[in-house]
Amino acid sequence: MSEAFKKLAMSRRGMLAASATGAVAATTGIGSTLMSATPAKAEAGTAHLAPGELDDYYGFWSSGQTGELRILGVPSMRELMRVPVFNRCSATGWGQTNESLKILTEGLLPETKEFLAANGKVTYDNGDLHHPHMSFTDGTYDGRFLFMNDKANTRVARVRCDIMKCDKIIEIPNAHDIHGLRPQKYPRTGYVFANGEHEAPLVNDGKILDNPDEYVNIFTAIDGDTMEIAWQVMVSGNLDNTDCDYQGNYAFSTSYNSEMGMNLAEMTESEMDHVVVFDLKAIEAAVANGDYQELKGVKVVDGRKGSSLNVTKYIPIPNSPHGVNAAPDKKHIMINGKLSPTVSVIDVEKLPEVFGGADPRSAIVAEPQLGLGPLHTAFDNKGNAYTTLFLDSQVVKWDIAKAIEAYAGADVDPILDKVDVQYQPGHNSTSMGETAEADGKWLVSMNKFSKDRFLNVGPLKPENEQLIDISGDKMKVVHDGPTFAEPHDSIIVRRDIVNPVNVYDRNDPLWEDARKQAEADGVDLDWGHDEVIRDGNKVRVYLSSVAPEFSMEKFTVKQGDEVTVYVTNMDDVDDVTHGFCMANYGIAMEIGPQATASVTFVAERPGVHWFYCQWFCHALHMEMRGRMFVEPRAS
Ligand code: CUK
Ligand code: CUA
Repeated sequence: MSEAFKKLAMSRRGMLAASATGAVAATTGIGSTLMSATPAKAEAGTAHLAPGELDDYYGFWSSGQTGELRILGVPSMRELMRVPVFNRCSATGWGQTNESLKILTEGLLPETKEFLAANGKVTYDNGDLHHPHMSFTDGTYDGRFLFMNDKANTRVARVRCDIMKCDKIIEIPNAHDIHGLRPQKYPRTGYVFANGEHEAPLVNDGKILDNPDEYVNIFTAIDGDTMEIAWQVMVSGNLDNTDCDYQGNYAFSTSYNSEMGMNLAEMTESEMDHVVVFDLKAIEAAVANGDYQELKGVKVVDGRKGSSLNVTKYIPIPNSPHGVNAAPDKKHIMINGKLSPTVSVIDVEKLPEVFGGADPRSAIVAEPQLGLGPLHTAFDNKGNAYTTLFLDSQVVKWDIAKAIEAYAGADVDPILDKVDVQYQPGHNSTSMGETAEADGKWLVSMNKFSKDRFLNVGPLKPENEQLIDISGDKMKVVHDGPTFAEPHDSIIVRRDIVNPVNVYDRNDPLWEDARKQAEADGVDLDWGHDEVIRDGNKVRVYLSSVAPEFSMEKFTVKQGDEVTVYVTNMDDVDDVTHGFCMANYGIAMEIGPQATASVTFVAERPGVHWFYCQWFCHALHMEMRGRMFVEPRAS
């Protein structure tokens, strides 16, 4: 810990202990509008849905360090579902069932598996999920998949939208700590772009520490259909957020640390950082020509400053840019300034000239001053942009065309409106706003602090996600929504695009391994079954369930057996999920209608052990139980 850091830490603790909010605000910029903001009045009827009424939109929310994906209804902001991804889940058995463990382990690198084994684990227990985005076809959402990053452990995951379950997780080699993530918009996804945020020595084997020249950052393109890595590009400076154009030609990544600094002073030293522009066709050509090095089985193209390959351009942007957002006009890319009060607007039509040798800054066609701490920008269908101002605790609405005129010298003010939010907004999102079908109805401001907006629940407060009606000239805050740690980003998708099933298909690939094992054991999973198969000290128990009964009231194994219990839910009824919980064995899982799920454990505790259904399914749900008898080891 540096002396400067110690001092800062001590002075902040001192101030907070004295609960001098004003002093904190003055030194950190945090809470600058805490005291002045007036509570917004909800417009009756705007965001309120009567009981039984359905929302117009699905909201897909990240959850930061909780590691799951959440589904909300918009505009009601009701939380509809939690989808475990990088985390563990007590209710569904994610991280415990064989089916989920396969997904959580199969995409890990060999050295990661070794490292985890040395720590007594088979996979990571945590994740830091920032950016959930849906797959695209022709510039709009297509309802196939959701893709998301894990900043904590350098992974990318995919969720199937037909069943709203994660089906793939891969670890990204060579990169460190995946942050920004976006799917390709055109012609389809296609690529999923992922930024490694933290730079490290290219060969990170413990020989290099203080030699920043040998540190690199890695930009990755993943094939969204196969979840395999297509290629990587090595860049100068770190990588924060990313987005891509509507033509399928370019991707963009912000860099807050073009300096390659290792501490705060070094990282914020220069006046200008940059956005890296990736020429996708040029990268594909370099890969086809063999202009790459192979690292951990991945083709890595050199896109660093000074590389002879013309695959990247570095456009200077004022200090520490953060969010990148492509406008639905299919032409403009917003680079949000963070430490600079500006948003820099790139015109994608100017990029061919930049790659031809023109001044990279010639691609900038506007740079409006919007307020303090611009982080992310969302859009409506009328040519307006909505930018969160972290330090000002506001959302600012501005006119893109006017900003361009002003940059060209006209005396016009692009700012149309500002609204206070509570407090410190990070991401925002508008209904369909990151697609060509932006509809200008709703905006969600995702605020890092909720402070006085809810009942006090102790030192750890919820965050506050405010719903803003953007259909009129003035923005109106109509709803406060508390959320647990720590959604960064969300997307708001028209409900006709998302069509999940009600009941699983019996042939779903999720339990492919169970199906094969059952076949080998002569058990037909598609019929009610109750079989106990012994195979040395491995025992496979095939149970089925029809509310309110399991197919076996008891089964017997021997102490020390490795037991796998397969449960098939034979109910073909919407909403009848069963569970399987083995009491005092630490075992619980969800079995959806028509699904099969399995779990493996060592029966080391002798005696009678009740298993029961832990998802309420029937009037006789409590009676849905049975016994496992474990015969003691002969001693
Ligand atoms: S980042 Cu969190 S507020 Cu991870 Cu998208 Cu900008
Ligand atoms: Cu089956 Cu509760």
